[in-house]
Amino acid sequence: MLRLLSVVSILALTLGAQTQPPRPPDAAREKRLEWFREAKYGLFIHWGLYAVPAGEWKGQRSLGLGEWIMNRSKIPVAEYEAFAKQFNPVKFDADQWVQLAQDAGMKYVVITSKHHDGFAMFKSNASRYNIVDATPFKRDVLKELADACARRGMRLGFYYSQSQDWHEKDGAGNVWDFGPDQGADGKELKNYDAYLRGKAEPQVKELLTGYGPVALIWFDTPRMMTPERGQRFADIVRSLQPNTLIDGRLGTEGDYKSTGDNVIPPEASTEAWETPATINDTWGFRKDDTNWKAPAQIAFKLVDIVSKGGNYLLNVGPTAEGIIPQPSQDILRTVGRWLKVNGEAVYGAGTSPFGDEFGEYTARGAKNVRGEKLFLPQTEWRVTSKPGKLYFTFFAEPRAPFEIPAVKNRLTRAYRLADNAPVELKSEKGATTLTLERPMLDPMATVVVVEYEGRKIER
Ligand code: FHN
Repeated sequence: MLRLLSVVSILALTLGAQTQPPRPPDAAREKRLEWFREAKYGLFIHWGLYAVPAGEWKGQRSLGLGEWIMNRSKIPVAEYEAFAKQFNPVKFDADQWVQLAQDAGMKYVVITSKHHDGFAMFKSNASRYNIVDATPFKRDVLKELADACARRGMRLGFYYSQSQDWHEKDGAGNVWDFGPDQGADGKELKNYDAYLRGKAEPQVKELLTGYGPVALIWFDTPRMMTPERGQRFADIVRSLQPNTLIDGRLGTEGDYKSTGDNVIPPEASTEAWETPATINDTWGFRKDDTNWKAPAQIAFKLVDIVSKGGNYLLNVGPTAEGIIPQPSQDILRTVGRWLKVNGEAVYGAGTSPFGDEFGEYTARGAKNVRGEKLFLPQTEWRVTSKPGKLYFTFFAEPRAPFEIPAVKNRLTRAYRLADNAPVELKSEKGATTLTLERPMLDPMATVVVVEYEGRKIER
């Protein structure tokens, strides 16, 4: 069943980073993006009232994503509101969460400030349906997290569901209490702008004024977001914090592209982009979702994404007590230990100058679950780059000798990144090969640095 969840989330939004033509260069945007392009790896946190039911409603398993339980089980607003009275995450410790992100080697944190259920995880004057005014906990967890991030030098961004708000009669999405958002002719049936102006816009202002520097605002599911409405949010962000990034799901142009959930594009792109992804199958905590990805899978996805020019925003779903599930913590820390010795191949690294290693489209015409031409990925090795250096990350032991794709530059030296041990680099009859010691140093992923003359690879 839980496998279905990934399909649901993939179908929920597909903004293929690779399908749109590149945008004209914009110096201000490039400046804002500098840290983002360097960072590569961030922690996504989906935390809200949905952690209380944790995937179960009235004794029944409620299928779907944890944070969608109100929608999937058609829970009336009045009944869902009762979860607020039970939300008392006494084990929440902001410093521990930031420490986890740091141990994991992540360079930014993005937390749900308000998801589609409409509940604000911060003190809000725009709506009393918030963690301080409506729960026994009464603490502003975003403030605590912002302070912990500031203390520890971690960038913090806020997810904000600008369009869907199932708590409000005029927000998008709650068709079970308030009827459809639009008629068959597309005519809007709710006073959507009243909701935007009365709650969403003021709350985004609160986030940008009460929590110090905000690295980015992560808008989502832009239903009924006309360019004009999207622009109102963009103006709020730009006027209050000009350095704050806007993701790719506002409904008007953001600073970077967001792919569909868990979607890694088949090709590299020079435009900034990010894949939001789950560590199991859901975003918000559900007690039955134990389908954890292995650390090796996470390490592969991270390097795969970096080799294509993107960022990896990997999610955890804390419990209603305020605990990040132990398996998530263990997986993140395992990858973090790998990054401690191999991070040079990831942070600030550029794309692969090759691309054949990504895989290829099927020649037989099959489609993927999104109805696009099926791409058959290869997962054995990836290449990331810096001026004068190529980083070959091997996820499977290469049969020696491993042939490096042809380049015009002279390759001068090869060594393992983890321990600087030399790796045999041989040029013979026009082919250059690497011979790795076997077994591979780190079976999860072994990085070999190949140095070359010049700053850029010529092919
Ligand atoms: O509907 C949401 C979902 O709950 C989750 O927040 C993801 C994260 O990218 N975004 C939407 C679906 O794409």
